[in-house]
Amino acid sequence: MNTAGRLGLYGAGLAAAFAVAFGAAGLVAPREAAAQSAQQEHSTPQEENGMNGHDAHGSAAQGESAHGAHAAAETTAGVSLAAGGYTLGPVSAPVAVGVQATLSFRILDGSGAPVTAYTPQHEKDLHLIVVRSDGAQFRHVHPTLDAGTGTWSIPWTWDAAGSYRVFADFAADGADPVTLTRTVEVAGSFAPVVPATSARTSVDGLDVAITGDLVAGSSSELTLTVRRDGAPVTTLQPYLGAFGHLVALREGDLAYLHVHPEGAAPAGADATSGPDVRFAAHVPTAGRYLLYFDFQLDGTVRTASFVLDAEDGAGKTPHQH
Ligand SMILES: [Cu+2]
Repeated sequence: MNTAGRLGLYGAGLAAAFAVAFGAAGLVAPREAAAQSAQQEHSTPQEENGMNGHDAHGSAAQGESAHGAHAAAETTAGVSLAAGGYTLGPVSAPVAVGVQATLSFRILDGSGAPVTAYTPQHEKDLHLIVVRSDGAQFRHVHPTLDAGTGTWSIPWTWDAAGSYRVFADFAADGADPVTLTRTVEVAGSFAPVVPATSARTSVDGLDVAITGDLVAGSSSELTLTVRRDGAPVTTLQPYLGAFGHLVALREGDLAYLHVHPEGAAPAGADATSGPDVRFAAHVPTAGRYLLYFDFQLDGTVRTASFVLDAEDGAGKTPHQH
């Protein structure tokens, strides 16, 4: 696959969950639009899922011309346990809160054989996102692969009961990136949280704010700003090749948004940035979205959570990257 195609796939698939720091937003954007155009020409969810990360890149001109007309009909990644020829096998995990055990699973190929060779994305072979169905209890971790059996595992303890979605984001060797998901139930008393809109939060004494408006069918610029005691934090460190990663999920089905970083990638491991980190988020539909900003400061990775409402994009100028 050529380079432009590869980048296009990030736009269509992997970047849905993980901010890409290749400094190639100009390439990603039109390809993503093409992918959406391709999705809009299909009517069934299967077909649309199949397009996520799969040769969904047509000509940029095609994508731009058709884009915006049926934005509300498009689907996003991360809503199926099978996509792109790969299947997320059953997830083994502790069944109750507080039990220390292992979370493990395998990725299976089209013949049912476990996948043991991967192409790293954002410095990792596989990214694991675990989030409760109400958007609480978010984790973004990197399990270990047993290359002999294809089993991914990580020590695991649930902090709270409920119904969880596990997302595996990866690219099998020689294949396109996909995001697969399964549900895991955790026994115990469950008090669901009703996500209320929130554009400001505090984590470990740091104040983190998100600004920008989400508009359905458009690429919306979001800016994350980190402050400590009112002062801008300018020493954000690279984490997985970027100055921050934004995972965005749609409330209701926990589908992934398309999120791309804006601005330059870190110049090196010692590079620092801040207080602003910018992303372009592609919101498919109006409604509520859950956003999780992972960033590193003083050697520690933290997650700041937000809830934003997207407005209906009908009649608005579509897609300004
Ligand atoms: Cu990751």
